[in-house]
Amino acid sequence: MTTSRHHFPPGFLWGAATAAYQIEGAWNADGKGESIWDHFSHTPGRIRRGETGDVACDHYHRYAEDVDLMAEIGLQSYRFSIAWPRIFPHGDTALNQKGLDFYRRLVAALRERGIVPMATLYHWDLPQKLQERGGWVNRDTAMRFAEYAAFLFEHLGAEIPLWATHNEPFISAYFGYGNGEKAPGVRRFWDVLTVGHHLLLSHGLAVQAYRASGRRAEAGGHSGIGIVLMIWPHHPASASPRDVQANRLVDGAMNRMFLEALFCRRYPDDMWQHFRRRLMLPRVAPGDMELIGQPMDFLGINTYTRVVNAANWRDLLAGAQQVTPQEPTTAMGWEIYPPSIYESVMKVRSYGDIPLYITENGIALHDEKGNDGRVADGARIAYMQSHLAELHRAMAEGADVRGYYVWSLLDNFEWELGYDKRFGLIHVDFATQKRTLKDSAYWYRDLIATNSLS
Ligand code: GCO
Repeated sequence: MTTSRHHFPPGFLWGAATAAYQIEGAWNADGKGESIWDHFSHTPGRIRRGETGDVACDHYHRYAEDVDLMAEIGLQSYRFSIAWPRIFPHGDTALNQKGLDFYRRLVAALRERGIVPMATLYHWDLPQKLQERGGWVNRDTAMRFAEYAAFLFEHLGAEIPLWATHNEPFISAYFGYGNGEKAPGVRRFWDVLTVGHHLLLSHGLAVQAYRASGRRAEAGGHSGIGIVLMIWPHHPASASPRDVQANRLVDGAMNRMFLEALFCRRYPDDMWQHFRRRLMLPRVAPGDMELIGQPMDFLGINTYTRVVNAANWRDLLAGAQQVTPQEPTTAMGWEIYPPSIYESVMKVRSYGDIPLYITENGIALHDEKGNDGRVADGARIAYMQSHLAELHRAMAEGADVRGYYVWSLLDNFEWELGYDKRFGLIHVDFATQKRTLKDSAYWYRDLIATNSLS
């Protein structure tokens, strides 16, 4: 048997990712305001087993230990998100200094160990006060977001080289305001395009604020501002025109709406024609699309699997239904389909040649600690190995991918599903908060040390 090694380019950034509400805990500590996720998880019936992010991984208090563990793995970058209501508890510009200080300490600890920080400004935890004024249905929220972003560029811009405005605006819009499975739990499908538009508008305003702060991306380096999209490939269940059409619409809602707005400064015509009879079309003010589509420095791709779509006339939105994923699947029920990462990268690339980061990729398993204290997660290693080989293939074909972040650093709060979906390189015992590096963490350490995959 011949073994081949895939070498990654020098300077390729290896990291892991988290999000504030999923790990920080300390939900009301040191003056933090309530977020829509606090509110949602405190509402009975919203989260499985009634779990909440009140404590989560207690990262707010244990960040120093967590940064030490990152250094032990040899991580070169860490993607985290900033909880807006920790900074501005009321959604206005009244600062909670202690909230800002927390992120200063975190970023200082990262930099001391040479770990490059990538901060996401919005990973779904809107200040509840803004939700009470309509949340993302209200155009004004985009203006508040721009103020929040500008404040952070001013106060942390010198320490944080990489900024992502939003994480997966599709999920915020459709799951937050459409089917209500995620916070704020609103079920008003007709508003989702308006929500999506305001999220994108706020992205554009934040990019503008970043440029106004005088910061510039350095060519060839790891710096600048972008957005993180969920890009999963969509495949029709068959070649029948009905399946193909259903697939096109789902891909349109999840991927093309965002990619076309950001890269082509317009929403896809076919989606507008389709949605016009089903949803409210957003009010697009003059200049909005120019703001949304102004150049960014990078795009972040979150990719885990593919979706296979079949026609289903009962579905009012896209006339589509997701086909039961093929085995093998993950603890999320997602198909393990390694070419998904290749296809996601190639899809984005067809819109423009922009530096890319894989900002999330990983697998949920039911990891348990053995009697020997080890967490043997060979399936995670196999997942990462096969997906990284596919990523390497995309790069060999010319895709400008600058880094890869495993989702996730720690086992954490998987939103409405609670704590039993374990995505971490590090096992967390939620009763004791004890952290244990899984086998995959050691495997990743070796990969990072050689910058190559065997
Ligand atoms: C997402 C979010 C993460 C999730 C992860 C696993 O992609 O939904 O960015 O917060 O935890 O993707 O579902």
